This record gives sequence, C-alpha cells and structure tokens, in this order.
Amino acid sequence: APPKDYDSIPAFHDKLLRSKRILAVCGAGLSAASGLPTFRGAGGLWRNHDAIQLATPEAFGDDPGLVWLFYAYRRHMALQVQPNAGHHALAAFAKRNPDFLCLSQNVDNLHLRAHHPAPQLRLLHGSLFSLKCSRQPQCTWTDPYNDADPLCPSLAAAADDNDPTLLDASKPLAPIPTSALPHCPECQTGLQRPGVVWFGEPLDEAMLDDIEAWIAADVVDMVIVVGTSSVVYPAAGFAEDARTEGKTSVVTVNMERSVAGMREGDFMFTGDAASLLPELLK
Ligand code: BJW
Repeated sequence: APPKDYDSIPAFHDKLLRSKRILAVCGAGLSAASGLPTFRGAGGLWRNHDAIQLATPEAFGDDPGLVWLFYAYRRHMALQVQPNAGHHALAAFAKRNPDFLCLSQNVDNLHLRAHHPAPQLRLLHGSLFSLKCSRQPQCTWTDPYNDADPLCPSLAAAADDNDPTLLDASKPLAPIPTSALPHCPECQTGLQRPGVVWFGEPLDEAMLDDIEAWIAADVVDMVIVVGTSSVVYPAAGFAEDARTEGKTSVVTVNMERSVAGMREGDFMFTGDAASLLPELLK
C-alpha cells in the first residue's frame, strides 16, 4: 500500500518547493474538462468506430474520407472549446519555472491557446491543426498551421452543428471520394492528412533526441503525470526514464485511482485535472 500521505497536498507542496527540474507528461484527460473526449473508455467511440482504430495509417489507407471526417470533426470541436484551468496552471507554472518541461500527447492546441511557452512544450503526437502529405517521408510537404473549418467543402458536415448525421451512427454517411479530398500541393499525388502521429508511425526524431537529452542532462526532481492512461509508447516511457530512484518524486493526477506506471511511494491525486492542477501548482 502507498504511504499514508500519498494524497497529501501539503506533503506534495513540500516536495515541489524543493524541486528544480520538473517534467510533466500529459494526456487526453487534461482536456476532458474542456469538453473533448478521451481515447480509452467512455467517449472513445465516434459513430461506433473505435477512435484508436481510426488513428492508424491502415484506416486512412482503407477509407481516407471517413478518417478525414473524424479528424475534421475533432478540429471543429477543438476550435469550439476553451483551454481549462489545468492548461492555464501548467502554462503559468512554466513561466515561473524555466527548468520545467511539459510533454503532451494532446493534439488539440489547448496548451498553446493557454499561452504555454512554446520552448517548454513538446507536442509528442503532433497537432490537429497541422497538415502533412500522406506520402511522407518520401514527400516532405507540411503546413504547420491550418485551422480552416471545414478544411474543404467535402468535409462540411463535420463543421455544421445543425447537421446531426455525423454523430448519429444509425444514419449512413455518404462515402467521400478520394478525389474530393485535398491533395498535396507539392507532389500532387499524395493526399493531405492530419499532422498527427498514428500508431506504428515514428515520433519526430529531433524532438525525441531533444527530450532524451533534457532527461539525461541532470536529475529530474519531479515528474507530473496528468490525465493519461500511460499505455502508449514512447510517451509513457518518459516518466520512467526520468525517474532516479530515491531522488525523483512522481505524482499522478487522474480521474482513476490506478494508472499504469505508478509505484509505491508516488503521490496520487484522484479527480479532475482542471480542478487539481491549479491547487497543486499554485
Ligand atoms: C482524467 C480526466 C480528468 C479522464 N482529469 N484525468 C513498446 C511496447 C509496446 C508497444 C509499443 C512500444 N513502443 C511502441 C509501441 C507501439 C505503439 C504503442 O505504444 N502501443 C501500445 C498501445 C501498446 N506506439 C506507437 O506506435 C508510436 N510510434 C512508435 O513507437 O514508433 C516507433 C517507430 C520507429 C521507427 C519507425 C516506425 C515506428 C506512436 C503512437 C501514436 C499514438 N497516437 C494516438 C493518436 C494521435 C492522433 C489523434 O489524436 O487522433 O495518440 S493514439 C491515442 O493514444 C493518442 C493519444 O495521445 C494516446 C494516449 O492516450 P491518452 O492521452 O493517455 O488518453 P486515454 O484515453 O488513454 O487516457 C485518458 C486518461 O485520462 C485516463 O487515464 C482517464 O482516467 C483520465 N481522465 N478524464 C484527469 N477530467
């Protein structure tokens, strides 16, 4: 059993005050209070499709129109919602602590919209608001920021709040032909695709090198794991890599009591990240 003060805010603040190098690893639960669904568990279905299955190169290869509708809808939703107090607490913490680095698996752009300093943020899985060529790495075309909503006329249903067809799985969707999807302006043959990292795809190599160098440079005093099931690698591995036994405090902030990677002696705060983080990081 964890020691009895594992959920003591004063004990946590005592450790935090004595911590200099701090790493956060964030996931979808951080944006839940903003109104965006998580991947695993309730909310992880879109029109009876498992979000995890749609987030694959295979799904895009099979039916790029369907996958694009899913992403066009997620772009639309992310633009409708606001960063929450959890994003703001992390951003303010970063401004006060130059040795704090935040790794986020979230692609919703809410960290940056909360004015998290970009040099202290790494977007592990890319962004819904960047585009790349489906023929990557052969074609290197990217658009680093595009928030057109809808992205193109064939995806208009995803941006229409008055059209319920998209969310009602009993209503069939008209297939979107590949010819109606935006093509790569550079190679002309590939399709434009969301600038996110799907299963089986490599994360940006320079970003990974840079994170590994940051972790290796000196002892990490504290690791904060927020709103992630910690099952997707390499993201889940960073909290492990940053642990130096006996020197690193690890705190998990999650709606659920049990999360992968937690160890005896870690801090655990159970609840909504949007209400806990302002209290923990103040
Ligand atoms: C709250 C809350 C509230 C709710 N407050 N909490 C080692 C071992 C085994 C497998 C692998 C391995 N290394 C690599 C792999 C394969 C694979 C992998 O990890 N598989 C595992 C699932 C087994 N990894 C990859 O494929 C990665 N690529 C790779 O490794 O490449 C190697 C390579 C090298 C060279 C050449 C080629 C390849 C890529 C992984 C990409 C993941 N992509 C996605 C989609 C992104 C785009 C999109 O958004 O659509 O990323 S999948 C999805 O999962 C998304 C998320 O970022 C990611 C993590 O999910 P997250 O954020 O943890 O969400 P949930 O839903 O799981 O959890 C939410 C949590 O919040 C829960 O715990 C709730 O309780 C909690 N919560 N409300 C606080 N209010």
